[in-house]
Amino acid sequence: MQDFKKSVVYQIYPKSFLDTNGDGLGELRGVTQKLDYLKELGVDYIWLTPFFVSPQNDNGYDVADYRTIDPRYGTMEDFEELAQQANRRGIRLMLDMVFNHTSTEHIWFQKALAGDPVYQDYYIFRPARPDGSAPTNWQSKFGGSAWEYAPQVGKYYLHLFDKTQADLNWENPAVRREVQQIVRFWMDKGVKGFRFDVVNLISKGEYADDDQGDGRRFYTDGPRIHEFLQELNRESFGQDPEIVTVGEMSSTSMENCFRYAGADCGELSMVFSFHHLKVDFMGNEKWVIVPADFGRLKELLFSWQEGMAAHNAWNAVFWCNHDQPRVVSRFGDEGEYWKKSAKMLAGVIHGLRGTPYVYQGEELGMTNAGFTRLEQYRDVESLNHFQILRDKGLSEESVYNILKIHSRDNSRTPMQWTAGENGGFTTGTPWINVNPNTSRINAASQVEDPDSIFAYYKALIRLRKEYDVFAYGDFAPVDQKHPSVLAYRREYKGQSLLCVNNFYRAGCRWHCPMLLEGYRVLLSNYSDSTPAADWELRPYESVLLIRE
Ligand code: TEU
Repeated sequence: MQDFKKSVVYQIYPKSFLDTNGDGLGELRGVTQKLDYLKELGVDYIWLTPFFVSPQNDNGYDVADYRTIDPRYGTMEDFEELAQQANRRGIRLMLDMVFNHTSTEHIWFQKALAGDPVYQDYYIFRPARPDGSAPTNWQSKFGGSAWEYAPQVGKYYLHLFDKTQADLNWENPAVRREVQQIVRFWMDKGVKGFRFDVVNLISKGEYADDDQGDGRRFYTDGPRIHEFLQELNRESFGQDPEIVTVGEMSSTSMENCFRYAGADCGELSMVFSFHHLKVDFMGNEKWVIVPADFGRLKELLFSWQEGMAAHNAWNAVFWCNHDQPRVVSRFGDEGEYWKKSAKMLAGVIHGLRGTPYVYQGEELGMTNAGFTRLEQYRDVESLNHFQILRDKGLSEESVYNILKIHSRDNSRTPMQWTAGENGGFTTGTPWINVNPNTSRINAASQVEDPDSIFAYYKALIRLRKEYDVFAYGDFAPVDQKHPSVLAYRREYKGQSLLCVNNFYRAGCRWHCPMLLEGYRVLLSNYSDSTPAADWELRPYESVLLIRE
């Protein structure tokens, strides 16, 4: 049975992975074509973002049919071929289940609009206030009100995301049964992993005005969330001990994650939490550019590591996904120290206690989009906020400068396979522009290069399998207050792993607070790292040391 603690998950955004039919969109056949590349990297699972029937307002996170492959991505036969070919290579599939909401084009919502009371109770319809305004002052995470008026019904419906993504009513047992049946449908197809999208938002509390914020305190980690997850576990994926599950937990608390991912809680295998990826936000506001707070980053990363370990709960550990900017652009260096910083950032994550997730292109050091014009952006969240910021009076240039850093499109530009046209992603016109730096950053130039970022990720993934301390070790911060070094220690049955990272471009002299006797360099992004009690750490120097 696959041990998810020794495993690494590779996230694929199929739309931007590989186009094999020249329509400018990636599809499932493209994933199948690149399985040997993924096998070479050494990953154990591939998480596929949604490829089900969808109008694509949110690139598939607006599902209109959970059991049918959207023709843009191929056919069920293509999926079954992918599953079979992946299985032959020891790679398992993790599907992305979006159950907080459906597309407003889903037949359930269409029946609700047509007046069917059974399906109106599948969603969250509420009457307008006496003055005709929305039922509460809650705000959508994509900007604007979280309520949209449906004249066919004469009520508002709730949408925590885009207005084309209507929230499901999980209080309705019929909705929960539908969800269970959908999971079982994909289990019957041999799927051994599920990612549940914003699953900690499914239980809503009271529908009241929020005089303290945007309403998230009424539905985040809601009143029945643990009951709902335990029921879903019991009635579907929990019936197969081989299945691995991960919950995306938006704005969650650590205390709830102790239960979501607690080994004996009967909910999920692990969780994504995002607090460490808000250290360059102003509070929860991502659309204001502030310098990253390194001290806060370490405080969050380390407290979650220690807290989850103390409660026998498991983390997904990651920097990147399809919603986040590229980490080498965000926390590393795109210039002189591009390779060193990309490898350092990888070392930080892959030594942690948790299952590492690698987002497509992260293993190549792919950077933010490199767009020069607002017209190049595609993401509904970015386009909604573009209009909100313009309505606030910001110039197009100011809006561009914000999107350039925080837009989700930064991670959605096509995979850079070659230095050739469109980076080898498509022979057609790509749905979103390929980063011009594909001439320099691409798989073809790295797979055979022992000094490449690809080779470094491959080594880290291999080490997790070779040394049990990566998977089963405890966690302890080292010198947490240091202004530029991120260091920690893992211990397991006589194996001791020390991970030391200079997080910055400036070299620094670091007084190691622990004895280095018996340790040897396991992996470093410099060929000649020489650990010492008073250690001259070079720009972005990252060293993993082992004592056994
Ligand atoms: O993301 C949840 C979410 O909160 C994202 O909006 C993300 O945190 C934010 O955009 C960061 O700025 C999930 C999916 O990963 C995302 O792609 C979907 O758009 C969203 O849910 C709705 O399904």
